[in-house]
Order: sequence, then structure tokens, then C-alpha cells
Amino acid sequence: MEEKIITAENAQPEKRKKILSCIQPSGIPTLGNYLGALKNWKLLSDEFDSAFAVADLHAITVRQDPQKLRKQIMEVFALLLAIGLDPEKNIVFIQSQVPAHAQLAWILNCYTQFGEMARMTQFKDKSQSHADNINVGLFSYPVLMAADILLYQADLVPVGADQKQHLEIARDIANRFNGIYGKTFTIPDPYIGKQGARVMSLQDPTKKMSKSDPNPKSYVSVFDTPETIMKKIRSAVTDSEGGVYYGDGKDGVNNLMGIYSCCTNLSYEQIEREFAGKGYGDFKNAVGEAVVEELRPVRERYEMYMKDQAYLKEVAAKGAATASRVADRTLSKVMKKCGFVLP
Ligand code: AQP
Repeated sequence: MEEKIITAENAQPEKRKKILSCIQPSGIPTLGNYLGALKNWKLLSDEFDSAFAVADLHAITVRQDPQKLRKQIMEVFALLLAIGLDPEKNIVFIQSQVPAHAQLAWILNCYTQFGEMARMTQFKDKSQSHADNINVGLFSYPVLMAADILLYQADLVPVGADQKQHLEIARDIANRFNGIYGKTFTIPDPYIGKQGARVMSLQDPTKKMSKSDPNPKSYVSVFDTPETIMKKIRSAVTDSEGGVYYGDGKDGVNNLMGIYSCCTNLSYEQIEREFAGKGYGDFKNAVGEAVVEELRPVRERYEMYMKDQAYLKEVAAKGAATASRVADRTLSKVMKKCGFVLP
């Protein structure tokens, strides 16, 4: 038999892996969202077939002011374009504009056990911090997240430590459904980016920086002015010891070093050398300036996009149409397998 020789001309290119990432419009995105997630999304979008969404359905698991929510959805959508995602090459969309997410989430609810959801630590944490509104949506949040991922048959999902448990559940639900009805969903794997950071609160560095933190001094928002950024970083909690080095019991300094390292690409050793013999005042000024420079181009592009709301809405509508084409294919498959009658 003739041996088949693989050459650059006849090689089947390896299928590009699919990746999906979402961000909630539950406030103005923070430096934590940016350094921990958004900054990597641009890199991922060049490497993978990518879908990026504003997860607005997730945001209402916590009570939102409708006017503010509407504004925040468009702000976060503009931010996705401002970080450089190309809506012609990636699917960039708003979750609630693609009805398949809510439809699949309902179906998957019926393939998820109460006990599995009750173990989720984010539910336990959020029901403590929102004790007056422990709604069923908050409880079944991971099922909606599973629907988001499985609709696009994503191979990979970039996740921070806090979302790992939810991805596990998405995998369990997908495996269960596939086990009953035959292969329907791709089983998603967690994706750990090349660069990533867990940015902590500037006021309580044992807690992660969060956009819904009631204390605005605890976070730098990606749209803060340079003056506000400098002020917030200068008032970041550190310690009374005074040395710039990474170590136990130095959560505040460790956090600022992590931020500085992400913005400058300097290693911790290089940062320690740079600030040897210097005080926190000099260090905080340098961190503040690095953050200002890191966020400047994003903020400038964001402001440009926000001036053209008609354009943003048009891009969102096109993104939703493309997303729906992909998502509806999966939804129809699921509905047929469950026994629904399609129109
Ligand atoms: N402090 C952080 N450090 C690093 N990464 C972070 N992310 C969030 N906070 C940090 C990552 O940002 C992505 C989008 O997050 P999200 O908006 O979907 O939800 P979240 O993790 O709940 O973010 P927030 O800011 O804490 O929102 P609220 O206050 O509404 O709960 C995710 O990849 C996340 O890991």
C-alpha cells in the first residue's frame, strides 16, 4: 500500500479549539476583572475560536436598579470592544439577547440535583451577603453558567479559582446528559491563562477586589480617572513594617506587588531590587502610575465607543444573531433528544 506522506500542503489543520468567557455587568469592571480576565481575552481571541458575552442574566441574581443595569450592560459591552476584541473575528454579544441561554438553563435545571447546587460555595457566600434576597436564580446560577458554556460546545473556559467549582458542575451536567442521550455536549476543560492575577481589595487585601464592593476605595475601576487611581492606590492598606518585599503577613504589599508586576512585567525579585531602601510612599506612587498607564489606552478607546451608542447596539445585535445561530443548533439537538416537538 502506498504510504501517505503528510506535507504542509495536504495536512489537515488541527481544528481550532473553542473558548467562551463571560463578564457580569454588575458594576463597573475593576482592575481585578481587567488583570485577572479581560487582558487575557484579547490574547485568547487570537488563538481560539472565541465567544465573549456580557452575562446580564447572571447579574439579576442580585437586585439591580434597572436604569443602572441598562447603562452598565452597554458600558461592559463597550469595554469588550475597547480591550481590542474584534467583533468580526469573535462572537461578542449580550447574553439576554440570545434566548437559547435561558431555554437551555431551564432544561438543564431538570438534570441537576438540588444537593449538587446546595454545595456551591459561591451560593453560600452570596446568600450571606444578600440575606434579604436568597432567590432561586442565585441558587441555580451555575446551571445558567453551564448552559452558557455548553451551548457553544466550548472546549475551554478560562476560570479563576472562584469559578472552578462551577465549571466542575457544568462538566457533571454535560456528562450526565451525554450519558442518558448519547454525545450531545463537548465536555469543557478549565483554561489557565499565560498570565493571570488574583487582585485583592485595596482596603482588605484578604478579600478579592470586587466591582460590587460597597466601598469604592476598595477597588480601582477601569474607568477611574488618573487622579482617582493615584488616590486609591495611595490609600491602599499595607502594614507598619515599611519594606517592599513579598512575604507572609504582608497581604497589602503582596497585592500591590502583584498589580505592579502585571502592569510592568517585572518579576517580584526585580521589584524588590527597585524599591530596596525606599518606603511605601515611593512604591505606591510607582504602582499608581503603572496602573494609570496600563488602563489609559483602554479608557480612551472605551470613551470613543461610548460616544456612539447606535454603533454599539448594531454590533451587539449582529453578535447576538451570530451567537443565536450557534446556540440554536445545540438547543435544537437537546430538545429533540429530550422528546420535544420542534416547529
Ligand atoms: N479580583 C479579581 N482578580 C482576578 N480576577 C478577577 N475576576 C473577578 N474579580 C477578580 C475575574 O473576572 C472575570 C469576570 O468576572 P465576573 O464579573 O463574571 O464575576 P465575578 O468574579 O463575581 O467578579 P466581581 O468583580 O467580584 O463581580 P461581583 O462583585 O458582581 O461578584 C472572571 O473570570 C473572574 O474570575
